[in-house]
Amino acid sequence: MSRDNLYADGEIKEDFRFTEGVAEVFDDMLSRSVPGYAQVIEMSAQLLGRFLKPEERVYDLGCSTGATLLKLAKRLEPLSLHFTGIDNSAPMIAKARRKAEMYGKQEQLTFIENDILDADLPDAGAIILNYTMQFIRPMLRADFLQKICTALRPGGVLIMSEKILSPDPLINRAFIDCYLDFKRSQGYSELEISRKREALENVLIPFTMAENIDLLQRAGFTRVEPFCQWFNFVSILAVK
Ligand code: GEK
Repeated sequence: MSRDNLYADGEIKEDFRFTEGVAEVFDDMLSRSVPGYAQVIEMSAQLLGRFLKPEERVYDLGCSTGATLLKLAKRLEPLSLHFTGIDNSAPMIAKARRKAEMYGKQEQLTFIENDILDADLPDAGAIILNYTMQFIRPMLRADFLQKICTALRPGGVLIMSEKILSPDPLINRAFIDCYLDFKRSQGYSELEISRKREALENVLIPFTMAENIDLLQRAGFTRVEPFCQWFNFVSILAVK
């Protein structure tokens, strides 16, 4: 796996975008930037195994290099599920397809380059939206979640993970400090951390837990429950 050194050098960088360079180091970047990433996928597999019926289709919106779907395909093999990953970054989709081929899973896994706001989601048993809603413009989020809920069959599930804000400034600061310690522990320097933060400033817009839950309920989900939280990162299960 190529190591993420994108913000280590002296160049001045523009706003963060999902480019070829990012796709190349993405798996390393995610495991060193998202606390509990592997655990969230494992917990998602356990939940999906309980809610899905054999041969149903699972969508991963903002699938990046397909890491989640590859893991789920392995973990949920007995259910003979179909998986579709959608992402609007061409280099991410190219990498996801290469990985699926490498693992001999290209029959089960389809990767589509498209904007998730425009994509059709036929026959959805489950939809995964991990660390991606935070990149969707806030004013578009309610309609997007409504579209997701409409696409799911009754009893179908959405798994949504997000970076969140705490409404309490003191707690918010403490959570961010814990997160900065996590990034340091993963070998990122102070310079890399601050450059990345600047690049994400207007691109990644987190909501609070309450705002996310409210959006999900308004979209039509009847049961909404967080199943994993690490300081300012949360994963939520929503059942239609
Ligand atoms: C994982 N879920 O491994 N349409 C399609 N894709 C989009 C859009 C959009 N409108 N906006 C952003 N993306 C993955 C990690 S990363 C999270 C998700 C991160 C895509 C973007 O190209 C990128 O691949 C992904 O959403 C967000 O669990 O980088 O922090």
